[in-house]
Amino acid sequence: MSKITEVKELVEAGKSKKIGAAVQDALNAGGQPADILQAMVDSMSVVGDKFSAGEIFVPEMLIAAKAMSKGVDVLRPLMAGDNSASLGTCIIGTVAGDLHDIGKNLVSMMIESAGFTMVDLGVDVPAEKFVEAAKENDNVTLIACSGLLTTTMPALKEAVATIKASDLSNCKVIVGGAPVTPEFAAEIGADGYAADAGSAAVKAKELVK
Ligand code: B12
Repeated sequence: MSKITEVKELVEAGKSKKIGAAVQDALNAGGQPADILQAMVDSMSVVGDKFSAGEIFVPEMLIAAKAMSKGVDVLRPLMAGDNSASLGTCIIGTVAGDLHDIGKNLVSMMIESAGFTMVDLGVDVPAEKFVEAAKENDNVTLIACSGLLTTTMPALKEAVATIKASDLSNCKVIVGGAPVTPEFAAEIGADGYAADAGSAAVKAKELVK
């Protein structure tokens, strides 16, 4: 079995204690950080499909998520780009009612590597909290809101509406998450949308330039 396949299987099985060493082994065997990350993202899709099929339940999703986070910790230093040219501060968070943070954390890592200073509000973030954080921090040029559940899409809409109704005229809003489409992002008045962490970084740069 290839080292990357091993990483994929350990995430699916939620083996948090073994994953760090396995990711390191995959790197030592010449694996590219982006490929190892993609293998872990693919694992989470498998986990989601098994949950949909009733083969696993919330605790198994949670332990797989923990394993993925531990694997990402090993890759993080290798994924950081040249952030010497500051594009300002980006406030990021997962919207109210939503506890998913793996995607948000990857997006944060990639936007940071594109040259932003990140302020991460975590999960279950009420709309007003994004505005407060944007006012409390210096030079906020971007707010990034993540939503993973169809049931929290209204919270995403509320977050964008609250930000747009505040006096943060120089601040752009980018949204994303599995149920979000470019059409939905446009409909709720977001300035930008991206489907994954890599394109989120590209879009983030584009929005503030
Ligand atoms: C892990 C997981 C959990 C973990 C989360 C742990 C954590 N720390 O994040 C736990 C166990 C807590 C959980 C709970 C629940 N979950 Co869940 N979960 C998942 C799972 C398996 C993986 C999510 C993930 O991490 N994916 C990997 C990352 C890398 O992908 P991503 O999040 O999509 O992020 C990428 C893009 O979307 C985008 N992106 C994300 N955010 C942003 C933000 C911006 C600004 C941009 C530009 C882009 C962007 O870029 C990211 C990186 O490329 C998914 C299945 C799936 N296929 O997604 C279900 C899934 C999302 N969960 C689901 C459900 C139903 C639930 C629960 C309601 C289950 C329950 N009965 O309790 C609860 C809800 C809890 C809550 N209130 O939030 C459903 C949602 C269905 C729906 N359409 O709404 C899914 C799809 C599973 C399924 N197939 O049914 N879950």
